[in-house]
Amino acid sequence: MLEKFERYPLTFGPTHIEKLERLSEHLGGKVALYAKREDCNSGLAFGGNKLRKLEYIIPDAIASNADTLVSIGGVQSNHTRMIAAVAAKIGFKCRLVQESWVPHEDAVYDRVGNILLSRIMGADVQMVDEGFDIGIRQSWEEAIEDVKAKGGHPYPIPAGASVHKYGGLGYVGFAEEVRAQEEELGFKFDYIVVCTVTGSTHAGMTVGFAKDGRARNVIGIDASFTPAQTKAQVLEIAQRTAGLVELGREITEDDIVLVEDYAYPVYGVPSDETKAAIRLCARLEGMITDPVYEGKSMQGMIDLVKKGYFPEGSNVLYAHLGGAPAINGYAYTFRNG
Ligand code: 5PA
Repeated sequence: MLEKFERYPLTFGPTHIEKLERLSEHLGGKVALYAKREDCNSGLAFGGNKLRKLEYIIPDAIASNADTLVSIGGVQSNHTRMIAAVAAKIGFKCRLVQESWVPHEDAVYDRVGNILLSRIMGADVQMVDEGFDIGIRQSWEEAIEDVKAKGGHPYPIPAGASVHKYGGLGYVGFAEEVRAQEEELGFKFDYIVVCTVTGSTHAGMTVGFAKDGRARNVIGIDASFTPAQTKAQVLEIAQRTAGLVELGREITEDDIVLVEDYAYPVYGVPSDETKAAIRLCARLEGMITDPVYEGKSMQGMIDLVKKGYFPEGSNVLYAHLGGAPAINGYAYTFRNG
């Protein structure tokens, strides 16, 4: 579906799919759980879902004669860490706006994990005291203008690279890759579980799996705690992306499944149930999920298995999108394990 688009390789290639044998057993053994390891997709600063998206955006950045990638996220944004890594790799400068999206007060929250890595990679990191919002931010627009005022040539990449015109393409590619891996495995996945916030991961998958009638088998687990805005953004990105790849049919609201039950108490703050899911997955599988994103989708998947949401015999694919560096900002939460 992506042949006509230029791709700048930032990842190792197809990501590994592994069976979560002990977690599946622990949850009763009626549903087989697998993980697709997007978190191990690259040697660039610990990798993650943003690289798949950026592979289809960077050719445009290079063609535009820009010299500075300008992006935005929360203080512990994985996305901004990935932008810093890619800027270093392609020889661009990097300007990052880090807003106070999370009401979290670990003493070293703004010093460790993602933001530490972005600073080491040479990004110009600017802290802005604004709360969570996945939309276009004034602080980001001002940063773009500031780069210009200082004689630079900015290439703007919005939060999570999501509402960028090519933001949905990478995860269309994910679906194509899964289809090829299914051929080798000899079975198809009945459900794909994905954490959803700014929306282009979910949107790309929806378009990619719509090709073989599985749009509604993509189960988005909201981690934004602003699900109406997130769902609207997923739909908008999916519609634009479907047009770009000439899917041949419209994407409608009915194609988007977003489960809203696990984002509490708020974006970026793990509930007791999220923490329990992080520990369970770590202790049964040695697989690390983070308190902001993947811990919430892991909690959601575990709870949906327990509730019988997936019929007996289902094969469920958990998309592990990365994000582990942020856990360093939650050292107090996990001080006793
Ligand atoms: C993020 C996003 P989308 O934003 O494409 O919906 O992806 C959600 C998601 N898992 C899931 C991980 C590990 C993520 O980092 N992160 C954002 C960031 O700033 O890091 C864009 C919000």
